[in-house]
Amino acid sequence: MPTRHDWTLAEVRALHDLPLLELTYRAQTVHRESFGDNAVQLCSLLSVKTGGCPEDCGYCPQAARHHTGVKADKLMPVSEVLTSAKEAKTAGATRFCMGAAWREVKDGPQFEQVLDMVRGVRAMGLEACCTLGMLSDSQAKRLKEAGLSAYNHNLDTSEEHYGEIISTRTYDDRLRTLKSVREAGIHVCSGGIIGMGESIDDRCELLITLANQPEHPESVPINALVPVKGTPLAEQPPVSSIEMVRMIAVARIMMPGAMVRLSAGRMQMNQEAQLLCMMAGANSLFFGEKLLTTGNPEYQADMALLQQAGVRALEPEASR
Ligand code: SAM
Ligand code: DTB
Ligand code: SF4
Repeated sequence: MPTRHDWTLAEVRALHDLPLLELTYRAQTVHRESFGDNAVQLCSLLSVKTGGCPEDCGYCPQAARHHTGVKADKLMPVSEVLTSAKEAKTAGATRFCMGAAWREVKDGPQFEQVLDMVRGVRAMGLEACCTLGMLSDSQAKRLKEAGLSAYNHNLDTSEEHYGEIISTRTYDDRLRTLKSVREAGIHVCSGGIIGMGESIDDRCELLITLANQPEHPESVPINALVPVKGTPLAEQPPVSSIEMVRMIAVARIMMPGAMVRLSAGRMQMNQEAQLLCMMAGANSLFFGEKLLTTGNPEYQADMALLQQAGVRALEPEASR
């Protein structure tokens, strides 16, 4: 499967709008060529620094200016983070993701603390991913030296729609950080959210921006908006599962080698819809009862779903 970096809106939109069974068939075909079977990577997510964020992302319960009831906490101690990582590993996770409600990383003791978290998580044999906001080149290099496997930094939506959702930073700021991450030799994790009032073309444009970079991101999280009371997007109509399936399928076809992650929004989906997402090429889930601040399906229910459907969880050595 040649890796393409020249997708156009017309062809991506045509893919997106295919009859659903044709689209999922094509996505599953691409998926099997890249991955062989339908194993799913289990990832664990921990908010290491919650709330009080100065940014104004319209979807986010952690922005200080939105009154959502999320209380602002200090950066968690390294030992507590590592205890949580150990539990995640015992429960079957092969990747541990740490999120901080920061606009950007500042050099100093807090960054050193995060570097210790990364070293500790890596020492357990888990992949370590962080999402800490904007980064400089030198900070990316230091994260790489600490062993960071991947950095999550979502473009969230199309460049055109971005300004409707966030005003405190630009799309170019986002792209600049992704470049620093890539140049430091860290895997890029970048995706977006659907259900924020964007058009279908906006969704296609987001995928085009991701895929037409010089290299595809190794990891593409697809989130459905979790509407949170107190945020400007609280009253958005819910995303239908079929729209999630379409987005995942198109991401899979455009970026055949990426891990496509069925991320936020599973609480609003039934088990069959989640399986359809896996048919369409999603090969990763966040498990555990909480994402960063919002709910996620029960661990037991997820395990039962995977078992019932005979979906294998990726073993540590097979993950990347
Ligand atoms: N502060 C850092 C940043 O924005 O890059 C890292 C943490 S931020 C919470 C990570 C990602 O979570 C965001 O880029 C967004 O895609 C996703 N997210 C936040 N709130 C969400 C919501 N209500 N529904 C779906 N995804 C959400
Ligand atoms: C991503 O794309 N989704 C995850 C992870 N990257 C960091 C976060 C989802 C957050 C959902 C809202 C919350 O729980 O606060
Ligand atoms: Fe802050 Fe990240 Fe939430 Fe935006 S998405 S308000 S930067 S925590």
